[in-house]
Amino acid sequence: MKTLFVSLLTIFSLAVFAAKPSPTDKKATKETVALYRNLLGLQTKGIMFGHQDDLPYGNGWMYEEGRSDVKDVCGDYPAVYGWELGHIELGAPYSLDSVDFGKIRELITVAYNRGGVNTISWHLNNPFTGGTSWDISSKEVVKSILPQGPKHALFIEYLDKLADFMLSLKTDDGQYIPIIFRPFHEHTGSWFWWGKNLCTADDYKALWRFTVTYLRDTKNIHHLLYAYSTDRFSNENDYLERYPGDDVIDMLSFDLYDRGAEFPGMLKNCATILTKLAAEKGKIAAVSETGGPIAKQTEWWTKSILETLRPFNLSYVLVWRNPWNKPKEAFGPYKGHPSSEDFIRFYQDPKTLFQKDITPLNLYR
Ligand code: BMA
Repeated sequence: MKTLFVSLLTIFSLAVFAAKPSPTDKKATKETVALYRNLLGLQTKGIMFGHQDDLPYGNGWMYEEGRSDVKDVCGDYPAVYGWELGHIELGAPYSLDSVDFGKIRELITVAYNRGGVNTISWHLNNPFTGGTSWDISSKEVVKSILPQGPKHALFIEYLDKLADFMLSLKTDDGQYIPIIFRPFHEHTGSWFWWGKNLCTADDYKALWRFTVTYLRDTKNIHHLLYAYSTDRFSNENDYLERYPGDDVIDMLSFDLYDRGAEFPGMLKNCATILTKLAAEKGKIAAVSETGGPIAKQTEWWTKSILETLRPFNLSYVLVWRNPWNKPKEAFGPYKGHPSSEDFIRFYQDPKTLFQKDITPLNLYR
């Protein structure tokens, strides 16, 4: 009886051990595995705040060391930093948003050394037409870059350039900096060449699977967590229609911008579906992009975002960039903005997590 009990206990402990959550990349670096586990744990405690291109520029300024519009308003840096690599595939020195790639690399290191989380999006050009990400003049693009397609070799060149950049993200002592990589996003809409009406679900999934396999197994990149990121959706089937598989995705997320009165309800519905699916699959959940008319709704931070998302276990919510030259297009807070006081309340709420909350936790250990 006692032996039976001990064996059952052993089987149980092994099962618990085996069930320890791990990224899909079985060779993920130690720091990447730690980030994955810590993000899963942390999402039950609070929602990290993220901002796109927070450090290289903000409303009316560019390249001022240590500056951040978020910090200007609340005194602290965001916990999550979004970066954009569009045009890295062309071998260009700077991104489609005119940020020097060397600067992006440097600031990713700064964010990492502070204990922050880095996520990268990629508005890559259209390899079939030579146009931008937004060139939706052809429905052949995705098919053309898959193996055997006429543009496959060019796509490999794009991936090689992306891989070179990813492999250059190292600390001084040679450690790779973990990155949440979020390519081919907003594909439930049809404004990018990889969007819903521009390719079949099978081709979209094949594009994802090829990309992950190539970066992970051919280029030997093991510091990426892969994020699946839709635009708006209304039910589980809608969300998962183009999901490439649990074995290649680490984070479930969506982008949703405030386009009117229906926003909080839609955000709530999407967050409900997302967090349920993520919990079932044991994946990280996040709102990968949002933004609103903060100029008109000065309580957008607490009313539309915080109170809507408070019930959910989400890793982070990220707002889009504050272009230095287009004040009307700022999605983040900045000093002097009428929503600033509300952003401070958002910052002070225990549910939101900023740099000061996550640095002591060391998410990479
Ligand atoms: C979009 C806009 C563009 C930008 C692109 C990639 O949503 O902000 O101005 O070029 O993202 O960052």
